[in-house]
Amino acid sequence: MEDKKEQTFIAIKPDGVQRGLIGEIIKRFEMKGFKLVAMKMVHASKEHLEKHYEDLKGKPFFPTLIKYMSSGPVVAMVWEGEGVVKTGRVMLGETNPANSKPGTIRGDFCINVSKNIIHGSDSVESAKKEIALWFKDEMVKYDSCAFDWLYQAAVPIPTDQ
Ligand code: DAT
Ligand code: MG
Repeated sequence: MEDKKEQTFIAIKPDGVQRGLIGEIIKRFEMKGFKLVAMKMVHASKEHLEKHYEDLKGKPFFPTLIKYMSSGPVVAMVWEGEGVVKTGRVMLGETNPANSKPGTIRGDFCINVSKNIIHGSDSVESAKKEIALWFKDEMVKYDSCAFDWLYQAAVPIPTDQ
């Protein structure tokens, strides 16, 4: 059974913040039906970002990536819902915006891989690691009134209508 409480770490990168895309990006996740369970603006340190991107340490673009990500505030968020990690990646588009389809966030709002405006966890495991790195006991607990409308089997239409 799918986990309706699956969580992913999404971050609007410094270029997304500067270009006024915060609302548009949040809107897409919200309208899809995912639930926002944590959000904050952070101007992350180089050390923090090196930890976040530790898997890419050997890549030639690593220093540029860290400089870019630490160049201004980011909007760090945790979104929850069935399949949110995989669907979140689909909503983001490909790493390189040039390969991202229109309708995706990177496909619609950016051009170059070094300024691709948004981060999203690539697996449930990395989501857990990233959420633990960015948020310490800052997750809120609440029931969404839309939950049943998103997940519950449809109620049959009465025959007298
Ligand atoms: P993603 O962000 O889609 O998960 P990734 O984890 O492979 O992609 O890389 C992290 C970020 O590093 C990516 O969003 C942008 C940057 N990056 C990746 N490949 C790059 C490249 N070839 N040149 C410049 N920056 C790159
Ligand atoms: Mg990645």
